Amino acid sequence: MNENTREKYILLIAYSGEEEEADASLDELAELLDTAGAEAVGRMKQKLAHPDPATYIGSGKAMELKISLTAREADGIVCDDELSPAQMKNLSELLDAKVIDRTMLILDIFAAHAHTSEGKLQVEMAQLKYRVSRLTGAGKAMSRLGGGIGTRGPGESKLETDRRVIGKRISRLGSEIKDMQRVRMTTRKKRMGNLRPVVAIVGYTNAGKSTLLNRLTDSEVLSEDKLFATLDPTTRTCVLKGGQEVLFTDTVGFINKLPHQLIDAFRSTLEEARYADVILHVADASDPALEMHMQVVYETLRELEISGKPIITAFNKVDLLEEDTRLWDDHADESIRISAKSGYRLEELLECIDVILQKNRRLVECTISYTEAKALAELRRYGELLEEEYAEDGIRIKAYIPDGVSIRGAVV
Ligand SMILES: Nc1nc2c(ncn2[C@@H]2O[C@H](COP(=O)(O)OP(=O)(O)OP(=O)(O)O)[C@@H](O)[C@H]2O)c(=O)[nH]1
Ligand SMILES: [Mg+2]
Repeated sequence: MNENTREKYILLIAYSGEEEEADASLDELAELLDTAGAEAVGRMKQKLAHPDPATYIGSGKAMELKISLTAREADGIVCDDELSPAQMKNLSELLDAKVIDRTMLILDIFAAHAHTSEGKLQVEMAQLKYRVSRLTGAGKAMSRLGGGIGTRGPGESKLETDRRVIGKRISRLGSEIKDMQRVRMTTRKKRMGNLRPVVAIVGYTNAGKSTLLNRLTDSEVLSEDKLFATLDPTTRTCVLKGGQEVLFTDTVGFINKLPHQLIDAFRSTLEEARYADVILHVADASDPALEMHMQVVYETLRELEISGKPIITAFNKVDLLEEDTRLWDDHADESIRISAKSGYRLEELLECIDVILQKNRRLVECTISYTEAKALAELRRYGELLEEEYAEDGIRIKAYIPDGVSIRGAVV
């Protein structure tokens, strides 16, 4: 986008904790704003035990903010927290400028980045849910300034229609998303029947998940130095040293204060991780906010009710670190330092995955009837065939297979 046409915003936060944390949160907000195609031209912080229920910040601070807006020729403000409808209305009237919050900004980025029809429906659903509670709260500043952040997606005209119509649209979207979910379930079942283990790559946005998937599976999923480059889950195959095929699924990244509307809407895509055999948690070890990011990842996994899976944490981007930095994740079964970009220690990562998968498989001894002999080929690809003996009643085998699956054609 042309620099001159980029919208300009002042970032705003009311915080009660440490100032450094507030600064880090605003740094991330500035990145989100940049990803959305606009620019941060200033920051304002206020330490408050609780945000003001009417105006988020105190009225004196709001006046100061109004002066700043004029001085910097800014289009509006972006607030680091989700504002209540009343706060949004009052602030936009007080400042006579556009008022955006973190949730709107993230929804806007998702709207711009959604490519598949399912992704688009999910984003529209989240946006409508957010907007339906704010039908009367947008204020004149919002309707006056057409275009820009907060107006992409379902479109402003829909805002003027009444709640009932939006409610109907939400339930229609809901059933369309359910239909797509059903298709995904069928694909997943087929995959499970295939005996191929699934590794779900999860992590904070921009940690390097897609870069890692590309490296491991020789593919070209979009990876960018942007937040939320990936929205739609992508699955690719990788062959381990022993010949076993493993599926890697790249998922949407997590972020601090991820809007709950989005978690709800993306629950079905994120659920890919729930059916995985191993969670591969990618963390950007070069980010100063590493600890907080890892915490957010575990909180989000909890919210999605994904638990009881073996976890490998890959501390990525170690090419940007001093050699002796200690990296460890207590939540994980294994921690490993890697660089997805340079390929550093990716062999070890695959070995680590292999070892964990071995633990999750069981030894079977059975006889496969000759009519189902093709199950043998599947076994060779997706499990590990240790012995085979051709007998009268069928093929006697001894093999390792992933937990929770059975062998087709097994007669004993
Ligand atoms: N220096 C360095 N940069 C890396 C490494 N891995 C990834 N990156 C960079 O980090 C940025 C983000 O990478 P992505 O793979 O898009 O990250 P992601 O986790 O898929 O991000 P989202 O899809 O946006 O959630 C890109 O600019 C990559 O080139 C690494 O090992 N070292
Ligand atoms: Mg990605």
